[in-house]
Amino acid sequence: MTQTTLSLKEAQQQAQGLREQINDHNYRYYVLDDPIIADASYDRLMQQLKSIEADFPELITPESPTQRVGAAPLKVFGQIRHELPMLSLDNAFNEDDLNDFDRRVRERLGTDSAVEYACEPKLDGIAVSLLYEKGALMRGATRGDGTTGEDITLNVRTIATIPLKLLGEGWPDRLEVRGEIFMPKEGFERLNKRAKARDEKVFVNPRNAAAGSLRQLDSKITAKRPLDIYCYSAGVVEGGELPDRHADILERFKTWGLRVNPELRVVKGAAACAEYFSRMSEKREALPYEIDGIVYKVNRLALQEQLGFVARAPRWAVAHKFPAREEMTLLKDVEFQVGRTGAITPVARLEPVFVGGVTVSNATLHNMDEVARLGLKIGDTVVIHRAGDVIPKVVRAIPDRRPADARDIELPERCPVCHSDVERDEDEAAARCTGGLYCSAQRKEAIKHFASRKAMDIDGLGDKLVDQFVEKGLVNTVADLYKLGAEPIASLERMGKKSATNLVNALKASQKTTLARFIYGLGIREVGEATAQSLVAHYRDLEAIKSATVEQLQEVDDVGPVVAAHIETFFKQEHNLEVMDELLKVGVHWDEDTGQEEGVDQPLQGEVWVLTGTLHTMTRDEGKAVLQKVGAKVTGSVSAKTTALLAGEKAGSKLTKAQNLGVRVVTEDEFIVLMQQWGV
Ligand code: 9MJ
Repeated sequence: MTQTTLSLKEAQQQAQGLREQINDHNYRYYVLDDPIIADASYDRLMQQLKSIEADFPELITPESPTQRVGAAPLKVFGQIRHELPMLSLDNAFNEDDLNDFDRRVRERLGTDSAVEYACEPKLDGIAVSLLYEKGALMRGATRGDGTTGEDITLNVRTIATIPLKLLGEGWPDRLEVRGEIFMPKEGFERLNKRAKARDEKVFVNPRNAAAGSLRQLDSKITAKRPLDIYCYSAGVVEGGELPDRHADILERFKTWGLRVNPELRVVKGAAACAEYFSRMSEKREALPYEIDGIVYKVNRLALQEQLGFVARAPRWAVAHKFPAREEMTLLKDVEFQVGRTGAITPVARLEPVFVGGVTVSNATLHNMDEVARLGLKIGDTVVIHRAGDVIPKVVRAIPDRRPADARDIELPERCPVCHSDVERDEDEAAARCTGGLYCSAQRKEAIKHFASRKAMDIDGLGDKLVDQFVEKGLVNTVADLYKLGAEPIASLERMGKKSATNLVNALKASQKTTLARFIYGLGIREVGEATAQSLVAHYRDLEAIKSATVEQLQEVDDVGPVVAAHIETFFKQEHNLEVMDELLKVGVHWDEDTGQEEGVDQPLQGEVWVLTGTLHTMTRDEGKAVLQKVGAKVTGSVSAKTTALLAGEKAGSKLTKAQNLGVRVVTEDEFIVLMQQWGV
């Protein structure tokens, strides 16, 4: 923690301000179930207060929010005083904090050797205490403020996975089991879907849904909610004994029918904890429940006792939080971007904010329906969500923080780039610029799409370069790309002779292509990679596709009336035909008989393959490209038509289906051998 330069008086004022804010947020979170700040912002307020109190211990009061675990329990439930306080955990926000924790543990224990830690996912749910007497569930309570919680016995008894009577034998006469009640992601989605259909209030996240469900005064409602529990420690133990290591206690719990998180691992030392953390970060999205970090606990109970507690948390455990996935920031402006097909997309310009591990300054708002659904105005404080690799999303605005001069967001009547009229179809969410290829934004996007990896795969032709080509008038259509010499390219920003020559070579290399890549690269509305392949599989040559009628086109796999109409319209437009002719003239070519790349054998001609699971030596896209090159059609789902399934690690339902249907299953190792045989 950094040394403060505050005077005592300043520190007192700041601490007071922070306490008022935190108390207010606690009330909103715990009592009203209606938080107005992101969890991470709350954590930061708490950290600031803790830091001031660490520098000025004389300012700590028993009422300070740092001195208790949560907010006051609701009055309507009976109150239960915990026989042993239910502590919360201190937080670590990065690897340095984790190393500091480990160092403090070792210093206190007076050891240089690596300490044994139990690592477990930190569930984002409601901490509860379950009291078993002679194996029978007698009482369930929330943690409340750590000293006093709410009596939720009736509600807890409705949760199917909580045993009313412990199984097996050997349990202590009195045993308090502690754990986290949570709502699995799938149940949460289902619950919200139902609430939406009935026009009822939806829950913001699974944690709130779990809290709301557990707080029902009518336990019949709780009984209908998909709640579950993972148990993670013992409280009171009388008339019996438990093992002397945390992980062994949890193993014992399992034999008594108590649910324990299957991800628990025992490791040695901080580096192994960090490794577990990074492994679980990757696994997080795939878990069926929400977690917000990892808890490391000193495994041996004797050492836990030696380490003891500080005010509200044990010294033997720490919660290592994942970077927050939700943060608040300011919506500074909304601009409108024009896409390849003219679709006009509102884009939020944000005060940069660190969320989900990256700094976010823009987020797509998709379309005006979405803007209306969110009820956004420029000047609003908004919550940004970014999970995993998913693009950041504006999830809601905070009405309480709306300034008086907040402005409405209006769809422009003219294209912001070419000033053509903007159209909005009745049945379509998107608004479109009517400028077509007259609009330089649409031209730029069309060229970027043509050059992209899954289309002509022109190495080194990045977005910035395309922008310059169009702005300088060097390239008007995709065919112009192939007429560029190295010299004009070399004169552009951030380009030199060498990179210009490389680009010219890459352009040349891209001329040898497949018909499917070519069709996809044309950027016909709603014709993605798979549709382009289906068209080629059906017609085999460009002339046949060009002259197909809407009715005929619908005979092709995954082509419906809308896509067929887009295809026909595209091939009816004179300038599109001209560009295609030009492309062929400047040297773009493929094998006329097969539509595939020339000079490549096609041993898998007529076969249908599916890929699933994780591959280690290549990405799934690379595997797919290999299969297409040798003539196979690659589809997304296994059926009786499937020739073979390439199954990587952790293949799931597709593998089962293939096995049931007797479809050939190829492992990654076998695939590598096959690739050598195919000469790719
Ligand atoms: C959660 N929330 O998953 C603890 N927790 O241990 C786990 N919480 C905890 N352990 C002692 N896995 C106090 C809180």
